[in-house]
Amino acid sequence: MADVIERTKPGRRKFVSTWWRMGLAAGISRLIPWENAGLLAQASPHTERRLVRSVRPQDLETPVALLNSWITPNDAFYVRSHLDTPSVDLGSWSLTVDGDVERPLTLKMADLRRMPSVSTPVTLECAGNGRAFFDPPVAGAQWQKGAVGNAHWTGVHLADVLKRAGLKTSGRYVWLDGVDRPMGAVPDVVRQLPLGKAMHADTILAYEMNGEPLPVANGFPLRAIVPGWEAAYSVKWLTHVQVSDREHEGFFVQTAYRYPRMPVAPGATVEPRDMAPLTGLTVKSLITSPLEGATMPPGTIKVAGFAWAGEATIVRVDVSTDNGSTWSPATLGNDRAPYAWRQFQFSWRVKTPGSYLILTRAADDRGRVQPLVAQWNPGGYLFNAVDRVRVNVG
Ligand SMILES: Nc1nc2c(c(=O)[nH]1)N[C@H]1C(S)=C(S)[C@@H](COP(=O)(O)O)O[C@H]1N2
Ligand SMILES: [Mo]
Repeated sequence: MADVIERTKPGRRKFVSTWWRMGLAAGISRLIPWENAGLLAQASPHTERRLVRSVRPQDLETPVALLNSWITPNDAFYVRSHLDTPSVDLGSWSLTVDGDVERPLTLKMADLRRMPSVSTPVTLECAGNGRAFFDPPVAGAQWQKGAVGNAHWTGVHLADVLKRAGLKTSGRYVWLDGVDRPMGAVPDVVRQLPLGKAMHADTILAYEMNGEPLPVANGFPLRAIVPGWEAAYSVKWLTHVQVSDREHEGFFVQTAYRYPRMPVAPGATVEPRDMAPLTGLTVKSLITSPLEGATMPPGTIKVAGFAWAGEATIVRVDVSTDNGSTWSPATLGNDRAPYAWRQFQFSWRVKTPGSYLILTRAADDRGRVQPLVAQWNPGGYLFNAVDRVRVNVG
């Protein structure tokens, strides 16, 4: 089923074939339809700093070299979309809140901006980040390390919107739907939050990212930010919030973003009844310096990066430069917020020239520790093996 939603399969051959199919189906003149011309210009190879994993839908990965600041700039932030990016006209846009509520609402952006605002840094990570590293390979967007970023989000509490509409006691789920529409075999993206997470004070509807209106690709004019949970919950281009007494029946709730209830053998097929919805992110670290393949003289080398753990708190990051035989604690950075990644730094003194593997292993306040080998699963989700970077000293 992953095939249906994630059409970019492992390997370069398949990436090329995506282009080939697009060319065949659309004809070169229709490769850039008018409604997408602005978008693609934005993502043109001349100015685009991100790695283009897919053009339609638009999937852009942040190169690790651009993940070197606590806040990821908007033009470097990864993009993951299942469907064509809609361009929304703010004048005709509105947010509908209905379902099991006392007073269905239609809110314009001005209405939202008049409500009490909240601004908070949250790290978003795609559940499929690191999918490319699973063995055997898993079909889907072949994200390596950069389907993650940390931004300041400004908006309103989802709970305030729901309270304004007045929840009926029958409400158990909140369905989130955006403007994007089904494309080919890919169905509409509708996601659902259990009421508890929807009403949580930290769950927001954001209209700004790093102090600017949301970029089109990241959900303009409004998106959910569901902190600590895999980013598919953070629905973009939001237009409809529906409270319901039952589960949504769509593909993106019932089939996608599910994870085996118990560890499975790599390559195994798992019955749908043995799969449960993903929620929170796992514990993970990313080395942002030095970069893979870097060459440095012997001496003191600064190893740095970020660690995050979804709703949990990072308590420790350890570094190994001897293939995991010994580990030393890194220093954690001062920038911190509940759902934001935390910087780590380590001064590595190395005298002997050679080729070295730098490993980092994060631990959180729930006792979770990054494993040496990530648990394989059919969706290729939550890859979190200790991070590794090979460098040359000498
Ligand atoms: N409406 C809509 N919202 C969406 C998606 C989508 O395809 N449509 N993709 C989701 C997924 S899978 C991820 S990882 C995040 C990515 O957010 P970003 O593009 O701002 O990085 O948006 C989520 N919200
Ligand atoms: Mo995602």
